[in-house]
Amino acid sequence: AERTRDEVELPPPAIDNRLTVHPLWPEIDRISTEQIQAAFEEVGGENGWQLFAEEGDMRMYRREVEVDGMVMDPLKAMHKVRGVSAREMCHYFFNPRYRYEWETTLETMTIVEQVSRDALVFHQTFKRIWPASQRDALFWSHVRASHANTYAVTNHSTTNPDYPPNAGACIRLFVTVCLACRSSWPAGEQPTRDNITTSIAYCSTVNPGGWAPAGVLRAVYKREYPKFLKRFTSYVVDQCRGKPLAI
Ligand code: 18C
Repeated sequence: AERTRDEVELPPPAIDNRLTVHPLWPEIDRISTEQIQAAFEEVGGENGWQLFAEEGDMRMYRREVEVDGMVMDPLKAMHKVRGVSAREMCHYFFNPRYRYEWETTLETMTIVEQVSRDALVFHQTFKRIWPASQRDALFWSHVRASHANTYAVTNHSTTNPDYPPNAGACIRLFVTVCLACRSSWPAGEQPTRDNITTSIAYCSTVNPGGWAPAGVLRAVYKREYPKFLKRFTSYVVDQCRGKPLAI
């Protein structure tokens, strides 16, 4: 049967062989496994997570962390989305074809290396926030199937001699992000757009890489993370409308 472009590009259900022979593989495998496990851990008040945004099924928590006066607050967000699968959510988050359509902090995006179907290396520059210097990031991105009905994308900073840090006007920031998604539907039924629900856990830690005023940074954080998660999830729901469900 002829497959559509979308089906060919959906996250593969097993790790691509080209990735497992790449020099980055041991790091990608280790960090992805750790991040996916941490993503689904509960946020008990004991571990210092404080709720800072809540809207419908979305909850966002942060921990205040400063290292040498630089804000590196880890973020953890939970959300529930109806009518789309975990695999579809991760497809739209991973695939660069859609990124400018939902990512509002982006100025430029370059694919530095196409490792495999399920791993890419990106260079991105972000919109400048006054009065701080503009930031850029260089990171690998890996999508994988995990536990039952679970897919996840992990992004983590890396290096490349062709993209040295702090060479131009940008300060290099460091990022570890994981979007982990798990689908469920009523027992004994087949999954459909009408009965599927996907639980999302999004974790992010951004090291600004150089001085940025703490007040401005926390204000940006508070505004941009809820905006991102609401925009991204509704973007995926819109994109999937009328298309066959991909489990
Ligand atoms: O995960 C997300 N996107 C992925 C695909 O792009 C990928 C990206 C990770 C980079 C996140 C860092 C973004 C920094 C942006 C700074 C400029 C913002 C400008 C906004 C103005 C319109 O994983 C979704 C990411 C959602 C990002 C939310 C913003 C997080 C802010 C964290 C602080 C950043 C410190 C930068 C220093 C700024 C100086 C005040």
